[in-house]
Amino acid sequence: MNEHLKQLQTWVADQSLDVAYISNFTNINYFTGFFSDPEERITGLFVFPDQEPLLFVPALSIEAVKKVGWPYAVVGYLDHEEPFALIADALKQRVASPLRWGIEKDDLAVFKFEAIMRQFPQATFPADASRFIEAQQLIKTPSEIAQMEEAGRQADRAFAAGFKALRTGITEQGVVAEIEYAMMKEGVMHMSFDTIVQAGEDAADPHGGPEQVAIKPGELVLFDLGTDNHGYMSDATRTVAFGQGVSAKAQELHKVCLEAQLTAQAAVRPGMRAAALDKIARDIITKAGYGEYFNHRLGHGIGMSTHEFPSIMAGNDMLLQPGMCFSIEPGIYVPGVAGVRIEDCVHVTETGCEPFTHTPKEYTVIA
Ligand SMILES: [Mn+2]
Repeated sequence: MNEHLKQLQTWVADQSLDVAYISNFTNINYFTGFFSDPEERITGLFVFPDQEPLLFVPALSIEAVKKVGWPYAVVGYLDHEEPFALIADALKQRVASPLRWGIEKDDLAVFKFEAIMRQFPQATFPADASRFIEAQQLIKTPSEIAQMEEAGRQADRAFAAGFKALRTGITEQGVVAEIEYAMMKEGVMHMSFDTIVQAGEDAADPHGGPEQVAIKPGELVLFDLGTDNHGYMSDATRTVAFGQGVSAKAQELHKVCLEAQLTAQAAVRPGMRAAALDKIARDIITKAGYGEYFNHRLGHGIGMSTHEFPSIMAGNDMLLQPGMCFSIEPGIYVPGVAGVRIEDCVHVTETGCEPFTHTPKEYTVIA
């Protein structure tokens, strides 16, 4: 049994549960190596304290489950069948009366919860698997870090494709298309999120997206992108100048943001509080007079999802530990002027941290 699944089974036993139902498809991948977004269909991993786990999937996925080498039972259902009746049958073959359930309270939809209640009216739900899994996923194993390093190398190549695509007349969305085309051609199956390319004042909206507008010489261009490497994500941001003529003000934003990013990345140590790292970057930006324009946390955890724990922000007293993976992404967004964000995701080591992406962060002019 793989380490992740073994830890989950230990938790099920420690919590004196009869069964844990893992419903989130990203987490099912984490425990089984089988990835599938079932959309409206039902997928579930059922873990018992002292028996082999059971994977329940739509019948059309059974071959895919076998192909990834899942060594335990897999039960499928056809579209016209009632999945929770079949789940109940399969569970009752293993546990006469599963009363104490662990469920993912962050994920389990109400209709699935109600279906369990119909099958098992005596069930209780004393344990939240979401909290256990998020704690478990905080620390990545060396093999997970190796997967994320590969995702980082892909992101570096995506930046190269994006910078190469910059030319007079191309739109933000046109650059996105060039980046994603290059990545798909080299075998990346998915980006980890919709690629963001924003130029000039557009980049001052950190939650905006690319538009069908031409990028003009003299604008800063923000690229925020990442890839999904077999379930492990990359996420990185660079802001570069397109041609000459970037205003002194916009260049200053880049200088301040870069100093904040480099200083914070160099300051990472195991044992440091997450909040302290946020403060290091924020103090630099505040001292330069742009504190109010840095309107989000410094970073977020990353792994099989692009946003997980730890949150690098004020108020988070969590101590950084080797194996934690998170972004360091200060941003300064001045409406009407420009937006700058510079981001590397890193993993904490015994002595500091190592970034997953290596594209230069210094102010760069793409002619
Ligand atoms: Mn990010």
